[in-house]
Amino acid sequence: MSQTMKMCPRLRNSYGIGVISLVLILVSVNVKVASGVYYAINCRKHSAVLTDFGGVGDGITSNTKAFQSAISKLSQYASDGGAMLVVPPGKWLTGPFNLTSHFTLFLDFGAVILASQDESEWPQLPVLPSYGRGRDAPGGRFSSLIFGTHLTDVVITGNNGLIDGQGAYWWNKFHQGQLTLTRPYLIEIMYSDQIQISFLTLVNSPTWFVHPVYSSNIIIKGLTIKAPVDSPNTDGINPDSCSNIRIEDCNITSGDDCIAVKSGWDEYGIRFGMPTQHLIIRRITCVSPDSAMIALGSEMSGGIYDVRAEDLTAINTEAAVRIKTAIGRGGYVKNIFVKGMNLNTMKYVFWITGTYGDHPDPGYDPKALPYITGINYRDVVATNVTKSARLEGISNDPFTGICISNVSIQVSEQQKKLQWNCSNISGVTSNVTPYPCALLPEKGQLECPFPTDTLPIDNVQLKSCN
Ligand SMILES: *[C@@H]1O[C@H](CO)[C@@H](O)[C@H](O)[C@H]1NC(C)=O
Ligand SMILES: *[C@@H]1O[C@H](CO)[C@@H](O)[C@H](O)[C@H]1NC(C)=O
Ligand SMILES: *[C@@H]1O[C@H](CO)[C@@H](O)[C@H](O)[C@H]1NC(C)=O
Ligand SMILES: *[C@@H]1O[C@H](CO)[C@@H](O)[C@H](O)[C@H]1NC(C)=O
Ligand SMILES: *[C@@H]1O[C@H](CO)[C@@H](O)[C@H](O)[C@H]1NC(C)=O
Ligand SMILES: CC(=O)N[C@H]1CO[C@H](CO)[C@@H](O)[C@@H]1O
Repeated sequence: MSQTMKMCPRLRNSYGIGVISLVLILVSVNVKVASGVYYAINCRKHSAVLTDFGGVGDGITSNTKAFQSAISKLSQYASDGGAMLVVPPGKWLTGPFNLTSHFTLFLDFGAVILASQDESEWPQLPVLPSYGRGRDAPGGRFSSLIFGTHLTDVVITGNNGLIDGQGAYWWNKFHQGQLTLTRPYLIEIMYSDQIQISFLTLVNSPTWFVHPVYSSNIIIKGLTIKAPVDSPNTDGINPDSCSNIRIEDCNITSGDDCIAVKSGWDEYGIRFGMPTQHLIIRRITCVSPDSAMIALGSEMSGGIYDVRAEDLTAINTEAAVRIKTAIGRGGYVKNIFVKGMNLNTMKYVFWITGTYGDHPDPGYDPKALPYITGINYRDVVATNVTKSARLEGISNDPFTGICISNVSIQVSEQQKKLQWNCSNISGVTSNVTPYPCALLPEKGQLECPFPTDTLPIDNVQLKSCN
């Protein structure tokens, strides 16, 4: 025995290392199982991997057919516990594909979906009825990369996998005035119920990143969204004519509004008449030097009602929560509640614009005035600010019920003289520095309201799934 030990110290050692590595492998298998847990509104009974359908993750081969046939096959399980398509590590180039109901698209850690730059891969869709035309061009529009319509129970999630819209191709066409159709969004879900989009990194969308429209019961959580700050119209998350939405724990850097709440455009939006309502926004970090952290509008013709935004951080951003509207929009923005903003390097803290303009066509109704009322902001700390407020209603259509309380704004060295520029608005303030405009008189000890009830979407718990 001792002879063997003397003779074979190397062997014994490597055996020992073998045992240790076996233990490590077992531990890492366990870790892998543990990280295989994910959180979703619903778990799925069936699952498949993209490579089962001929997917090739080399970043060059097109996977459009693989995605489409995988989802078409998995749609058969909709009434039998639903299905999940796993995108494994690799670079998966693809054109647009359509989702199905009771379905989860799961991007593993290290999985990258790359949007095709081959226009022949992109189907065309009709314009949105509440817009009447495309945002970039009067005609139709390209399908979004990940698209779904008339669905129930759809989850797009992952272990922080990445979706890269490779938008530079489209941004160049936009700058050169070469777009004859509206650019694709990265993710768009229409006419659907029960949607989750979570735990992913989204980069370089051709235009808006995440666009739920005419839909309800939506959870958007844990997204990192990034586009160059000079990229055109790369809004982060745009709930549009949607009800019961919860957007939380997202970090967004973009060339346009980090979140833009919408509901249709002028006469088309008025006719369609579908508001965005019961929207929760919390724990958002935004960087957007030329746009807002949260914009309400400018397309708000179906109305925006009951928005509760709290715990927000903006850095190097043009405005915090901005209302954008115009004569011809009609509709309303009412019962907006904002609480807890930490802002650094801002052009404006408070910005409301009644003269945004930007009409789909000359057919808008000049008598369609927007109704803006019940706008509440409280508990705001801002540093390095150029101008505290620019609050501009419409003559003969004043914006009313503005309440601003507990606000401390530190203006930058080269501050503009007129810190509060107000017209055609009314409301109250309390404990606000610098001292506000005469149209917003100081009312002593006052806390602007923030709802204390919970919305149904807040009671939706994500289940832990394997
Ligand atoms: C997705 O569905 C839409 C609407 O049904 C359709 O027009 C489009 O061609 C589909 N896209 C793909 C990639 O199949
Ligand atoms: C967003 O940034 C904050 C602060 O840097 C960080 O704590 C948080 O984890 C980030 N969230 C996401 C979804 O990346
Ligand atoms: C303050 O804001 C200006 C832009 O208005 C910016 O150039 C400067 O870097 C900011 N300073 C600090 C300390 O953040
Ligand atoms: C005022 O706002 C600050 C910072 O947002 C917050 O910490 C504080 O609790 C608020 N004060 C009151 C009385 O609500
Ligand atoms: C105040 O705002 C109005 C628009 O509402 C604008 O025309 C005017 O130039 C602003 N004044 C200053 C001093 O910024
Ligand atoms: C009706 C009304 O008060 N209109 C006012 C809107 O704001 C402009 C600019 O301050 C005023 O000149 C109008 O009188």
